[in-house]
Amino acid sequence: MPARNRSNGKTPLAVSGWGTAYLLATFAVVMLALTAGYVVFRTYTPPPSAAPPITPEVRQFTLRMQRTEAGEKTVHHWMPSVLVVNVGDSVILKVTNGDPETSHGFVLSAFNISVPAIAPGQTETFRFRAGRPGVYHYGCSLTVCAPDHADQTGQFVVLGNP
Ligand SMILES: [Cu+2]
Repeated sequence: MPARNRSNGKTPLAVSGWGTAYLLATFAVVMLALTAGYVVFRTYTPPPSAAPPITPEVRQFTLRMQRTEAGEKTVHHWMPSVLVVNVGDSVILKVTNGDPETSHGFVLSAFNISVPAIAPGQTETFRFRAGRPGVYHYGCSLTVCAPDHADQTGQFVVLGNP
């Protein structure tokens, strides 16, 4: 019992002195931790995104209605069946009807694009800006073109954050 060995009666003061020292030490540690946290917070920069920022471009596509004989059946489809752009891109779409016998139309309603009929071998050109990200559908707008009219569809994909 060290407190009992001290005879000068200063034990309570000494204890209180140690208490103050502990208090100061604790305070110093807390302040150090806060300061370190603040410095880390101030100097922290989030890692750059893996994807580079999107710069709008002009993109031109050739879209062709293809007619294919499949045994007894004749099938029609768009080539390519998927187009991908970045949001903000200016799109030039050259739509050709490659079906030598039948007219087909073209519709991409999300961008107000619609033409009732493109004669065999003819090309229509559309220009628009891909302003909204999303997955949109294009298709043939001439409902009487062929029995597989409903299958004449494709996807127009606009990448980006809304
Ligand atoms: Cu068609």
